[in-house]
Amino acid sequence: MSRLVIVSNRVSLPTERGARAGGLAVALVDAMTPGSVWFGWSGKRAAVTSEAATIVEHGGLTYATIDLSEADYRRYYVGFSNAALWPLLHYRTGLLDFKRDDYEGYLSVNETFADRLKPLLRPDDIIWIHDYQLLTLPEALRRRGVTNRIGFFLHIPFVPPAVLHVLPSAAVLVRALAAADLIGFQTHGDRMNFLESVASCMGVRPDAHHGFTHNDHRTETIVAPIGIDAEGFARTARRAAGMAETKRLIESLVGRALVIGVDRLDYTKGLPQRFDAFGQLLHRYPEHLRRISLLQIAARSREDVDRYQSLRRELDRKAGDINGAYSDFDWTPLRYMTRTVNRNTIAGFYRLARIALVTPLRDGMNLVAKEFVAAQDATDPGVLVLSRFAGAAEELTEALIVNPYDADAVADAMHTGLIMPLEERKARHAALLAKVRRTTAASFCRDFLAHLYR
Ligand code: ADQ
Repeated sequence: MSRLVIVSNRVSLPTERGARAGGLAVALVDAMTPGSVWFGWSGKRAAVTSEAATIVEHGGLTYATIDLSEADYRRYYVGFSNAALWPLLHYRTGLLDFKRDDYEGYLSVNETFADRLKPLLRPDDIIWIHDYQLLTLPEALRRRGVTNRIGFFLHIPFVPPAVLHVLPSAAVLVRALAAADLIGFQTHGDRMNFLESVASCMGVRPDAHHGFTHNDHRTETIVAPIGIDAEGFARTARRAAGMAETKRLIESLVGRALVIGVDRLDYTKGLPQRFDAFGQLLHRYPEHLRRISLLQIAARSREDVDRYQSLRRELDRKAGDINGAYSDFDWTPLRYMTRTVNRNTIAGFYRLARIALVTPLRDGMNLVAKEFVAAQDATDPGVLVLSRFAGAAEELTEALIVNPYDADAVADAMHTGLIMPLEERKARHAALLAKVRRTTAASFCRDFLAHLYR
């Protein structure tokens, strides 16, 4: 049996403590069968970028990591990955901060990844590369003579050519990515956008199987929506009912309905718009005043990118405005916290919630939507309010689907959720749960690897 070599920007070492926000780390745990290798950045910045990977063996797995120099970190990670590709691939061309120097840093770190990975490879290894930080790695490996099967999965959306071409050098990235044998996307829409971009950047049309051939190399594409360990998460949520934190939250609510939001603090998650919608709910449906509480947990992330700091200030101001306008001496409508909360604790909070607000402006999938569904008590489930721009909306059609830019529509959906009869809540939840159980983290890995091992 071939070894699986997973490559991602960041490797979570088993020795690292504490909960980490972020979908990738959570989903990949299931792909790592004994004997697998996980290669990537250690998360550490050093005086110089490592000359060779540091190897740690743990629990039958091999972790191979490199440190990055401060300059590489700034140009590759903070600069091109997070200030150019991230906004672009979330359709936020207005936030695109392109610098030629960052772009060159990105290409160069992808080359470094290829250099440090190559000596670790065996001829029959299967390589699975993850996400937008490593778009040019497939070609960098091929140029070094690597002929192994290479798969690539994009966790975030892909944009149509008209948006893609806003980024200078976009065609270089598309061509380099096409050196993979298999490219996976979260939704049909993302794959279609990619294939149109291939046509526009490389002049190659897809065949009937959504693949294409260029210079005698065939690239296949698949749609493989990512999921969670639904059974495991449901167990965690049930167990969390007895935890001290859950009890404290229940006591603090004094019988009020809980509305919950859980996100990384990121401008793609639509948090300012969500706060506006909550303000509209309180303004237009005064029957909910003093009867509900919104708990927004927003884990700080990427604080080195300027845009994230201004987002924080904007949210502080909006939260202050809402609480200033509506609070009573014994009621705070909006509780807003910006730290990471343990996943077990969050599971218990989801189960308590009457409504979850998952309203990103654009999201590859959004695992919070699936976690919320899995965590519910099927005899008295909460209601999911879901943005049509989350990848999850392609599957989770029984949620209350909203346009997150329309504060009034989101307020209406919250109201609908709050007054929804038990029978309708149960029917919607049963349909959603069946879907969340069908496409799990394990089935995602199985599907992708079944295509790649062929
Ligand atoms: P993310 O943008 O990080 O992931 P998401 O899919 O919602 O978004 O995953 C976040 C994970 O982190 C969830 O497991 C959630 O429970 C956890 N998390 C979020 N906020 C947290 C907080 N405040 N405290 C603690 N934990 C928190 C990227 C893409 C997504 C895609 C995933 C997986 O942007 O679209 O679904 O990868 O492919």
